[in-house]
Amino acid sequence: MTRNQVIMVYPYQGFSGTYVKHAPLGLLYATSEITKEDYDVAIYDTRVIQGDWRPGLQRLINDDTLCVGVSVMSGSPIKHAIAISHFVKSLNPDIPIIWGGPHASFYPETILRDEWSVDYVISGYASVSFKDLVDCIKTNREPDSVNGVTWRDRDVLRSNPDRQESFEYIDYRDIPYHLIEDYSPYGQLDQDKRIFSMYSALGCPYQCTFCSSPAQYKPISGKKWVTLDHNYVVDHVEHVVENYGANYIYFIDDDSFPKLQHVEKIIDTMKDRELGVGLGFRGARINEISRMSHDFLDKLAEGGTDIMHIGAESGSDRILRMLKKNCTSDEIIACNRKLAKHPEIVAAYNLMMGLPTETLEDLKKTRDLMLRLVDDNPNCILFQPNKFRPLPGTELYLQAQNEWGYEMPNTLEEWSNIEVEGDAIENQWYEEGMERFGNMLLVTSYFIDNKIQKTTKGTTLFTKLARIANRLYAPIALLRMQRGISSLLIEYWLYRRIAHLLALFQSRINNREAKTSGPGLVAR
Ligand code: B12
Ligand code: SF4
Repeated sequence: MTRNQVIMVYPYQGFSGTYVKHAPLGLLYATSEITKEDYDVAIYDTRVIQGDWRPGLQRLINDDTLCVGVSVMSGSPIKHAIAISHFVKSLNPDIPIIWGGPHASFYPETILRDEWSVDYVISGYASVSFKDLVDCIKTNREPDSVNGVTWRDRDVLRSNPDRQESFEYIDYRDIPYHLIEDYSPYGQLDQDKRIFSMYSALGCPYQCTFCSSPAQYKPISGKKWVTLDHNYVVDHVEHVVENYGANYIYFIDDDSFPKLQHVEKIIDTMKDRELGVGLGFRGARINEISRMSHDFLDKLAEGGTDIMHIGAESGSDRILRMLKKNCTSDEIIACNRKLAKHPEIVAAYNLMMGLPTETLEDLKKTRDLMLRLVDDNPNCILFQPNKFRPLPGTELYLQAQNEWGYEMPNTLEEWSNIEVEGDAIENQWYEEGMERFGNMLLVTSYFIDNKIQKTTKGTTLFTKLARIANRLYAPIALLRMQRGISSLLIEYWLYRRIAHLLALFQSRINNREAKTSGPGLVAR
């Protein structure tokens, strides 16, 4: 009998995965080609299963199961991806398991070297290569000619390099949205938005020295940032509104605003078609906001925009130059003041700490910037500053390696133990006091902007508790940050424990019963 069923599984997504659960677009994209063929595809998203995820997966697996795919992000999601893979193998050791997704793209060899239950790893854009690989598995062929695949050939690891030189473009009509029967559990904790993520532009034209995008887009020939036609984008919006009840569109572009007319045209077209949905933008830069007029911002707000994620990164001009952010801290402050005049749009800032050569003085400038941003624009949100971790292929990775002998984690276990959002900040280039100060910034940043109050309504036990904690701790957080008091930081210890537990039990914190509204919250 030829087996025909392909099961795609989405694991838990770490701490932020407890409050942000967007539909697993990676799985929909990866299966866009096989669904055109005679395969029977099922999507199993463990994040939206109440309680134990195993029985449901077990019910799906049967004699017709050809293979199981798992999407993997770096950090704690790896642990869950391993648990899923072990469970599948315990049911039937002959079912091939394929990993794909952001972590799989970066470290295919480590995965296969260290994890017996994984049979194939796909790097990079996967819609075509996944179909080619599934065809090979079905017909019992080696995947010698499949782009970007690494696999175990008896005891030897074999690897085909990822040679794709163009962005992956998938027509929205080919995204197999129908594979997900019920979109109601997706969204953000305590909000009633039916969020659909999509691209309006592909790639990024900038060269920030900490970011993996410039390395990722290096092989792409031609322009590194291309827009999708505004009519096409709005057709896509219309499609998810009409067929799946979307009421909020979250643009997951690396950067949506290198050309302001691009977004302007989308908003005008949506208005012409009377598509009243909320909008969120994940990619905006300070040098772009500097170019936005008040009329432009009014138009964004009238078009339904309620959040814009902005890479502020640091309060130190020296660090901003090193990061190639094309802006100064004064410009960040000026942009924030401009945005304060448009309270419908939440300015949500990304920040970083612990960069090579960053001093405690630099970090204190970031602290000053954070306080100023909240003071000037009470409506803004600060994401907890990301602890810098050198990513392969980036300029700063080379510097960390050459000047400080930095070695990135080399085993799958090390990668899985990294709690991307909560690890103690430590690196060989830190000067005295950095670590403690950074941990203080990390924990207090959750409270100084009152974001818990702004983004939740307290309709679940979890958000009720979070709001009480916010009320009690916010004044202490502010005092700690203003005075730079980083001693006796027991709240950091507590935060780590809570974050860890939430990441473990996130399936129990579901959006389904939470029905209120607030701005969209996704860290980078
Ligand atoms: C939404 C999102 C989240 C959500 C979770 C996902 C969700 N659906 O709810 C939340 C908010 C929880 C989240 C959290 C974080 N995220 Co995030 N997130 C994203 C975002 C914006 C969109 C993901 C998406 O849908 N992409 C669109 C799909 C089509 O792309 P894709 O997933 O890569 O899928 C393609 C391939 O990877 C592959 N593929 C994917 N899955 C599979 C499975 C199989 C079997 C196969 C064969 C192929 C395959 O095929 C697809 C088509 O080519 C991306 C940025 C982006 N634009 O991708 C960042 C991104 C994935 N996140 C990233 C980061 C760094 C984080 C955070 C650390 C936050 C932060 N501080 O920056 C945390 C970490 C969480 C953790 N590890 O514990 C990085 C990746 C890091 C990494 N190496 O894993 C990204 C790429 C952003 C970036 N450039 O820095 N994130
Ligand atoms: S940080 Fe943003 S703007 Fe900078 S290179 Fe990366 S994706 Fe582009």
